Amino acid sequence: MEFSASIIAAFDPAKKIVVLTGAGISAESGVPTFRGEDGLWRRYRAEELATLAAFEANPQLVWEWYDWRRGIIGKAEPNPGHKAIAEMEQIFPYFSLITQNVDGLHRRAGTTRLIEIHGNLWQGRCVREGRVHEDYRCPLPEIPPMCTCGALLRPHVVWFGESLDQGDLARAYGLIEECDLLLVVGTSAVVQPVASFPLMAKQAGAFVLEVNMEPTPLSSLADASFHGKAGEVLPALLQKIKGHR
Ligand code: BV8
Repeated sequence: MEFSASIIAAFDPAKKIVVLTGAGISAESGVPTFRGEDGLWRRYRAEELATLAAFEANPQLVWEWYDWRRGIIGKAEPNPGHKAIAEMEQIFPYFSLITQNVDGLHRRAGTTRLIEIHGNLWQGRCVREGRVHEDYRCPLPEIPPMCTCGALLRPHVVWFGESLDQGDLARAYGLIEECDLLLVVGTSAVVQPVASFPLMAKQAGAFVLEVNMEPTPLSSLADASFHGKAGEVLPALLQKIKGHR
């Protein structure tokens, strides 16, 4: 796989590097993506289940979906794409990751400077007190899980129609505005407001590099777009960057 001199130069050690990932980075770990052919569960689409209305109407069904996903993710391992991003954090002093994924695989790969901007499905939040509980048990012993206060727990994730955490969003906007390079990996770039981050970075003068299996609405905007598997492209890119130091 060839990377131009301008791409390698964009990864200068002094540069501020931000990586933005979506479900595609976890695909090679066996985690279903949202809009791919494996994105369905029973007869539902994610957009039908990942909403407060669906949860309030049927917390049992929504938790069964999350329990099914936790079961898959619990058996999944970080793949070479996750690991390459974790290694980038060791190489670049000014590195941050923004992930839309709720699977926790970037943390397990060793990434520490990250914003899980859509939350984390290993965490539950009390609908009454707002307290967040971490729970790695799968399958869950009871569905839907309850808080010790007796109220329902909900997945501590951002559903469609819900606002993102204002602190996370402010931090993410700051990173996007200030970065020299934005590496976008494995996202169909359709879910707002995150889908607007690459354009914001571009308008702020950043070099935007996309790695994705197929073209997306971002591909025409990016300075360079690599169509391939993240688990193959990212290690090859990292190899070139390290060889150039
Ligand atoms: C908001 C957490 C303000 C849950 C997720 C009408 C009413 C209300 C809102 C809206 C509306 N119309 C539009 C909106 C905004 C809405 C939105 O954008 N909808 C979309 C569908 C149009 N956004 C929101 O609601 C957001 N909040 O706007 O608040 C507001 C409030 C009220 C009213 C109005 C506005 C909240 C969005 C967050 C939703 N939560 N997840 C959970 O996961 O259970 S989103 C979900 O989609 C995941 O986080 C996922 O990461 C994200 C994006 O999907 P992708 O990651 O891109 O995954 P996808 O499958 O699509 O693509 C994978 C890509 O990888 C593909 O391109 C594929 O080719 C590639 N790939 C596959 N394998 C590989 C690969 N690439 C490389 N290597 C491989 N091996």
